Order: sequence, then C-alpha cells, then structure tokens
Amino acid sequence: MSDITNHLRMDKFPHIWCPGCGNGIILRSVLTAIDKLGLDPNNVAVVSGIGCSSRSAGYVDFNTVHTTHGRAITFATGIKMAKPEKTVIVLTGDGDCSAIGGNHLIHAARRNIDLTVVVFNNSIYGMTGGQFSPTTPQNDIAATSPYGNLDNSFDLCELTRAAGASYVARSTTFHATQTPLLIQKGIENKGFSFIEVVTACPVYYGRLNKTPDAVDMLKLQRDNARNIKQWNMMTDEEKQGKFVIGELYNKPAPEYTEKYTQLIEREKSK
Ligand SMILES: Cc1ncc(C[n+]2csc(CCOP(=O)(O)OP(=O)(O)O)c2C)c(N)n1
Ligand code: SF4
Repeated sequence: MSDITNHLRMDKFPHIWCPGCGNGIILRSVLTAIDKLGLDPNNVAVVSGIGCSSRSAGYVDFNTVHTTHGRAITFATGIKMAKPEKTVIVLTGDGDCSAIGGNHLIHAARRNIDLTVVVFNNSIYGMTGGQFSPTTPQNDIAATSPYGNLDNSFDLCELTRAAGASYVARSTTFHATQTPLLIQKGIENKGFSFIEVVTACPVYYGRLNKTPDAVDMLKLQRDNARNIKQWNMMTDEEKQGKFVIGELYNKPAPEYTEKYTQLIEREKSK
C-alpha cells in the first residue's frame, strides 16, 4: 500500500476544519479506499458541493470539481455521462445532499447511475453556523431551532435504498477501520452507491446539544451504533436511540450509463 498523503494537495494545507471535526477521518477513509483499489488518479473524479465537508474536494489530487451548494450530484452525473469509464466520487454534507440537493440525490439513486456518494453526516449545517438540516434529530437544538427541532429527520440510507440505490452502507468516524472497506465496496459496485458516515461537528452541533467535547461525541457513536447482524436480532424497544451500521443493502442492478450506451448502439444499428 502506498502512502495516502500522495493523494493530498499539500499546498492547500492547512485545512479549514476545526479541532475535533470528524471530516479528516472520513477523507482519510476515502483515500484509503481509493488506494486499496489501486485506482489510477487520472481516472478518478471527485466532486463536491459547498460546506465544511465539501471542502474535501479541494484537498485531494484527482480530477476535482468544487461546485455549488446542493449540486454536486448533478455535476457528477454530467461527468459520468460524458466519461463513463471514470470512477466518480461525490463528497457531500447532509445539508448539501439532502436539503437543497435532496431532489438530485433521489433521482440519481432512482437511475442507479454509477456514482459513489459519501455523505459526511454531522446532523447540522456546519459551514454557515449551525442551522438544522434534514438529518438533525427531532427536538435537538440548532441555530434555527433554539427551542428544539420540530421536524422529523431523514434516514438517508433508507431514503436512498427506497429510491433505487444498489449499494447502501453506514459507518461512523469512530468506526474508522470499517469505513474504508464500505467505501471500497461502494466504488466497486457498478451502480449508485451511498455511504453515510456519521460524524461530529463539536463546534456547532456538539456545543448546542451539550456534547461540546469531540471525544465524547466519538464515544456516543461507539455506544449508539449497532452492527447490522446485531441490529437484526434486536427488538424495537432495544433499537430506541440506537442506529444501524455496516453494509445495509447490496444488490447489483442495471446501471444508467451502460443502458444509455446500449440504447445509442441499438439506435445506430437500425
Ligand atoms: C445556493 C446556496 N444556498 C446556501 C448557501 C449557503 N451554504 C453554504 S454551506 C451550507 C450548508 C452546509 O451544510 P452541510 O452540507 O451539511 O455541510 P457541513 O458544512 O455541515 O459540512 C449553506 C446553507 C450557498 N453557499 N449556496
Ligand atoms: S464547523 Fe463543524 S463541521 Fe465545520 S469544520 Fe468546524 S467542526 Fe467541522
């Protein structure tokens, strides 16, 4: 295995992330997965939107596009359609991909287009100062819900699975050794792969919700995550306050750019 720092643009450092932020752990997992697969960096495109998490695309030495807030998946779709041979990876935040970008997320999943989407789910808008996002748990505090969030939150894995993703997984920044393997399998899947990584924003989410310490936030991930095998044997009562991690769905299905190429070939041959 080579040194993954070879994939970093060191001239872009120091990074913008706060001490204790989980984003670096996730970026390392992405680079480890790419490295394990031995992908040629020239054949990898990394696309992001806007947010603390989305800043990742600027730090990695592949073909990269740091796009507009919420539109990472649309740019990635265009890249994949034009260059189906490329490995296209989207690095996005929960706000970026499921609020303003929620429409693009479900339709990319519905098409089963060959993208690997890694969402850095810190349950809040970090970059803009702690507004609630579609994954902020109900009753939690955010800058825009000082008396508690009224909204139900999205389970992003269930959402993308229902929309048509062929590979769905969840991990946390505490489970840092498991995450690269799940991303690796997502990249290998020929279709829409969605990997949610639960992460910590101690500065906004943590501070507003009585867990300002980054280590305490990691301990919560450790204590509340249950592996899929264990999860499947738990009662509904035991599942309260817990969440499932691991490979949640993996069922190959016809992929969009392949179907598109076949359609062109078929029409040309007429
Ligand atoms: C069209 C548009 N709307 C709003 C914004 C402001 N904005 C920038 S980042 C962001 C939220 C980021 O949250 P998330 O995607 O969860 O990423 P995080 O910063 O938490 O990693 C918002 C609302 C913007 N840049 N562009
Ligand atoms: S504001 Fe939160 S998400 Fe953004 S860099 Fe700081 S800790 Fe990370």
